[in-house]
Order: sequence, then C-alpha cells, then structure tokens
Amino acid sequence: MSFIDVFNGDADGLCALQQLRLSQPVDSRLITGVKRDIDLLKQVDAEPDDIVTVLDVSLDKNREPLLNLLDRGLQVNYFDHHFAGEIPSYPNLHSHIDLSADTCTSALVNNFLNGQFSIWAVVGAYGDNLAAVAERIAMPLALADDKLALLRELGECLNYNGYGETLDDLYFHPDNLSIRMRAYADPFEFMQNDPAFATLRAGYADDMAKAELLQPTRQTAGGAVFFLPDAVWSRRVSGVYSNALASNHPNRAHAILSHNSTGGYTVSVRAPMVNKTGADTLCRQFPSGGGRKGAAGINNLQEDMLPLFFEQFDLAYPGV
Ligand SMILES: [Mn+2]
Repeated sequence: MSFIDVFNGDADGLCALQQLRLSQPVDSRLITGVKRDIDLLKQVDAEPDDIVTVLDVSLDKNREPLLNLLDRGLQVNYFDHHFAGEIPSYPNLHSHIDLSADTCTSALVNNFLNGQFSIWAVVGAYGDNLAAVAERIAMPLALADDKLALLRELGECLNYNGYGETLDDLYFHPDNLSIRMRAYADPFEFMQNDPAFATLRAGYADDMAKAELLQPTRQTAGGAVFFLPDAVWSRRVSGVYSNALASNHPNRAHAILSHNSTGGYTVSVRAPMVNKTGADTLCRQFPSGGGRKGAAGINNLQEDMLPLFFEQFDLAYPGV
C-alpha cells in the first residue's frame, strides 16, 4: 500500500497538504504542477490498495480518472472548493467539498484536523487572497500584527510561485517546495531557515514593480482589462497581480490577459471584492475556462474570441 498525494501547486494546495502530512507523516508520491494544471488525477498510476488524497483541484475536471480509481476500489480523500458538479456517491470516496466563496482547501483541511496545524491554513487562505478567512482562522492563535503580515507574505509568495505556463517559468517546482516545507510545523521557522522564501520575496517584488507600470487596455463602469506582455515575468506575476488589483480596486472587476505559446491568451478574472460572483460562470462559457465565483480563468482563449469575451465580461460586470 502506498500514499499518493495529488495537489494544486499553489499556496492553498501546498498548505492543505502540509497540514495533512504534519498530522500523518507518511512517504507519499507527489503529483502536482503549475497552478493552472488541474488535470492531475489522470497522472495517477495506482494499485487497488493505495490511498489517494486530492487537494484543491476541481472534481468536475478530474471526474473520469476519479471514477476509474473509485471503481477499482481505491480509497480517495478529496478536499476542494472549486466547481465540482455532481459528487459521485461511493463508500470509498471521502469528500470534503465546499463551494462557498469564504472557504478554501486549506481551511477545509483545518476543519478536518480540528485546527491541529491551523497556522498553515492561515498561510493557505492568504495565498488564495481570502484575508478574512485567514484572519478568522488565526484568531485563536492571537498572533501580533507583524507576525500575521509575515504569514500573509508567505501565502502570497507561495501563490506567486505557482503561476507560469510551464514548470520552467517557476522559481520552484511545487513538489520540491512541498518537500522543503515538510519539516516545519512552524511557518516562521520555514521562512527563517529555508532560502526559498527570500528567493520568492525578491522575485515577487521585482515582477510586481514591472506590472505596476501597466495601464488598463479597456475600462468600463464595472471593470478593467489589462494585457500583460509576452514574458516569463508576466506569466509568473499574472495571478498575484490580479489579486493586488482586486484588493486595491474592490468595486471593480478585472480581467488580466497574457499571451501563451499557442498564440492565444491565458485569462485571469477577478470579480469585484465587494460582490464576489460571476467569475466562474463567465469563464466557463469558454473552452478551457473554470474556477470559483470570485476568481476564475480561461487557460486558452483564442484571439478571435476576444470580442465575445469583452462582451460577456461587460454583461457580467455592468457596474453600478
Ligand atoms: Mn484554493
């Protein structure tokens, strides 16, 4: 019997796994990728007595390989907050799926573990740009403001690391980052002792300084659309830059488009922070689109679909 951990390569996926593996330290096979690579379960090559844990990737996007594993009798633990569609009913599927806008996978694992390693759930929630969720989980820990700010920075840095078109765009492969984090029950010790944090912090600052010089290409009453240049730094910064725009302009919806290698665009959509709805339904209208109510994306939007995308963006976010 072996353990196979399948997780999104962003902060939320990493911090969800961190809590589970601190609680149950086992040698597991890790399957992950860049944040947008959520088609992960098909990579699982398992024996019937293996235990598969899936974190922070949409069940709907992984339905076929999931059903295959379940039919073969494997035990599957599934924690997620993305669009799931119908959740299959199998005695060997242990699902912890909650689509509400005010939760994330790290928070769901925190509930499951009764707060055993909640400090890592705080990091994961910050990484998903859910500051209110992070602060609610952090409340019983009674951390000083500067400590909380550091956890936020770690979450944002881990999240930043997940963005890129391929693993080569990233500073650290998420499986490597997970193994480096593994020894630390205390994220402050991780930040102090492992050079990964300093590397990500410097890269983040550098990429953000470039992004902040950009102007929106389209501005409407309800939203703003930005195009990022075709460069490694812009692929890395697209997600955290979207989150920063959303936080700095809470009444406005945002779409951030970057070029990808197939000649199309990778799109990040953020609903207005004051009304986190519609991002998932907007993106799911397009092939390869998906996500959550407040934050969603399209992996590959073809150039000729741009006018339709703008039209649907305006319809979704007409402003007040
Ligand atoms: Mn998440």
